[in-house]
Amino acid sequence: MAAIKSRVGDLALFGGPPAFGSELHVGRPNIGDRQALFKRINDVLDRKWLTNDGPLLQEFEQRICKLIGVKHCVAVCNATVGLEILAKAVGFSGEVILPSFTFIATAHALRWHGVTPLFCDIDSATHNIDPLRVAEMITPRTSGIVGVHVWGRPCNVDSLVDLAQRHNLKLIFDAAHAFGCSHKGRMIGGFGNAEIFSFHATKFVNTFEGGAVVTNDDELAAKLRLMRNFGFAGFDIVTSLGTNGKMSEVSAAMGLTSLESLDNFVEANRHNHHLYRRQLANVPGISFALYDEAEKCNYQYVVFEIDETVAGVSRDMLDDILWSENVLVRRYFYPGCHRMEPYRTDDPQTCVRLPQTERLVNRVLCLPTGSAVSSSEITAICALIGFIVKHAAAVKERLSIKPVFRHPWRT
Ligand code: T4K
Repeated sequence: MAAIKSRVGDLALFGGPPAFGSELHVGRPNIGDRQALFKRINDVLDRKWLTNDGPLLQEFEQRICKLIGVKHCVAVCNATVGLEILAKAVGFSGEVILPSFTFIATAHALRWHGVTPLFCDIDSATHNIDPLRVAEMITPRTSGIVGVHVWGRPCNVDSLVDLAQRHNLKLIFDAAHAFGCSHKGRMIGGFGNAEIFSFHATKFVNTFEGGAVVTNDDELAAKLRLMRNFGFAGFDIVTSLGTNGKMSEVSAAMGLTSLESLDNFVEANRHNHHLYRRQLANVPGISFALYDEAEKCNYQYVVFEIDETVAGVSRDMLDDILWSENVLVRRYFYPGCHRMEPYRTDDPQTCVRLPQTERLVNRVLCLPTGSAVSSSEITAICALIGFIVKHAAAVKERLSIKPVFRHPWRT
């Protein structure tokens, strides 16, 4: 049972007990059927084939191809390494245009490969890269575009494909959030030259750590497979530069088990998303990132924007208060890649041409969801948010005289 707040002084930040006795996380992993997982892991141990293109890895890749409707799936140890391999395999060079409103891995993978990431602004309605801004940034140095389907909501794919074709650019999508989602009736995964999924523990389908590059391009897939395995084309034959990007059998075992529960995970996320929306519908200043429910959605991120001028509290105040109550909301993707190193030092002026990104990173908050969060916990979180907004003036006044509590993880 969550502790009820009836006075502002009851908030944990001002000395009351935290609403929740234990921490509620945004990225609590979905576990799935443990017995099925243990059975698969036992089989792995019996076979004594632990990694390097094992049978579970192959089965996992085939399952994804079938689910997404793509020709090739190259499973990798995580999406970041997948992006690095893909950047090399598609031949990115010079400059590549991508949004700053993404996880830092999208930019790092390019920079790691020696390419300059050029940060582009987003469409404030979708949180995704704005093709109009992309068009303005293309120069002879541009070799490609990386779209990111933020929160699993598809980019403006048609416009990006059109731009890439007209300027002869490579186009890839960071679909780390978008596994199981569709766009115009087609599954995400089949667009551009290739797309990449993340199966990190915090994703709704997970392989502990893991990811996959998916593509319909035979030649690209063959390159990716070589690069994932040091460039080995046979026992003693290395035909290209490569790295170790392989996914282990235990990860594939988790992935296959996770896939078996995919519908249940989506249903839990969908239920949570709607419950949050219903219960916060009358809280002023809060607006949710909505999904196009005519398409397939995974609902894995419950995200809202808070408008301080209406709600009376800022995103950061709400964030601090919720953390002190053991609700570990996240400010993804604050402060934007362009304000993180090494990009901030590269060009301290980037912020000037990213007004929508700058605005969004200060307004957005992700809420705990997934199969680990119960309806009663969501109801209590919503009541807490409603209480904070209702008493915004008093909360603000007390915050102005009391230094803000910082959770030990956040100092
Ligand atoms: N592109 C995009 C657009 C991405 O969002 C990501 C990753 C990537 C590329 C790269 O994919 P990978 O290389 O990771 O496959 C988390 C995830 O680590 C990261 O995978 C994800 N995006 C990002 C959006 O979220 P952090 O820094 O927030 O992780 P962390 O450790 O703070 O965990 C988040 C919450 O989940 C915490 O409250 C704790 C909880 N948690 C986490 C783990 C690992 C658990 O309860 N159990 C766990 O096992 O990045």
